[in-house]
Amino acid sequence: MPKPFKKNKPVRKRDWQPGDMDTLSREGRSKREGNAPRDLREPEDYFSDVDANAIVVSPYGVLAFVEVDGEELLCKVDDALVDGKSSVLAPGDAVCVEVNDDESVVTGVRPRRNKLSRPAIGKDREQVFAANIDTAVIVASVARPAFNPGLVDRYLVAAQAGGVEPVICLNKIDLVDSEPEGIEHYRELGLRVYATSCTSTLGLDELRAALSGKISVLTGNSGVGKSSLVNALDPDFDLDTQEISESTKKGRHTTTSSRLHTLHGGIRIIDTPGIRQLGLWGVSPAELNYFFPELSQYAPQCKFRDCTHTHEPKCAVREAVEAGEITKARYDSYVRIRVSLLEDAKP
Ligand SMILES: Nc1nc2c(ncn2[C@@H]2O[C@H](COP(=O)(O)OP(=O)(O)OP(=O)(O)O)[C@@H](O)[C@H]2O)c(=O)[nH]1
Ligand SMILES: [Mg+2]
Ligand SMILES: [Zn+2]
Repeated sequence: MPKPFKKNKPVRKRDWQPGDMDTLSREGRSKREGNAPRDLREPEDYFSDVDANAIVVSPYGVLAFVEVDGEELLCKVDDALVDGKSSVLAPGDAVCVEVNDDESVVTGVRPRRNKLSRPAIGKDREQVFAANIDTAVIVASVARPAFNPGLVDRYLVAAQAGGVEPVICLNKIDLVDSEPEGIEHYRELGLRVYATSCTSTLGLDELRAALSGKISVLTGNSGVGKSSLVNALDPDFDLDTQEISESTKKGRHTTTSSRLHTLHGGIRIIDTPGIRQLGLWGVSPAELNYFFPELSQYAPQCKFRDCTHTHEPKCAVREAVEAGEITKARYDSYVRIRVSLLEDAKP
């Protein structure tokens, strides 16, 4: 029997990269698509091998803001790319635009390299926040709203399920004297963690360097400071931001749609609206453990091949939790997310 790794041994960095995870998530999605209502079209119906001359900045109903030759243009989206009242486009999509003096038209969209998404309201279709991205920056605040590691774990699953490499941005670090407990563990898992403050500018140079020359997406709950980070990374920006509510201690959902911003220093960032509850698209309860690299490496040693790591005897994952090889917090996140996926699957 292979020996479990030593306590605190970092999980290899490449475990967080796209690749294997993408294959898994594709399987997950196809299962889901198999159950989808018949009137839904398959992704192949929309995506094709067109020559792209533009990138989507922000979809806008049946229209879309796109960037062509460094200029932003509002275009009509061809009916073939429209599903109901909105187009299938997402910020970051590589598109073919027919530029005309009167009305420019998006005529085609290339298949996506990866994406960050969730189930749309109604659950049987996907809402894509961002496509073709190099890094998903999971923004969490250390206070106001309070740090919530369970949420970070959920966003980590969403990023991996979409095939995007995640990093963590621990914002509002000016509000505390030290990093919240448990953060070090993410570093030990091989994740990059940037501690930042938009008010004191601490950590911003490091974040700028990490995002330079890339397309990233900022994701995280409302009020954690995603739009403030864009403004702080480039003083030319003045995106709307709002104080969190004094009564609920939560954000006020200030940003209402995803949009690609081009900042100084070759930084391209998609700012997204903070969401109340991040559903997970393309993740089945059975494959959830693959998105927890430190759990999944014990799974082959469980007595039962289909072990859910929740109650079964001779479960190597639970033994590793008891031995302190896997943190209780991460294991609890796994169990909680699993329960929510089972709930979501109910008709
Ligand atoms: N003290 C402190 N406050 C911050 C920091 N970053 C952002 N804030 C404040 O946090 C509040 C929310 O910031 P936003 O940038 O609107 O948050 P958001 O994540 O974009 O929120 P949504 O658009 O609703 O998803 C604002 O009052 C900001 O001034 C920080 O580093 N330190
Ligand atoms: Mg915002
Ligand atoms: Zn098990």
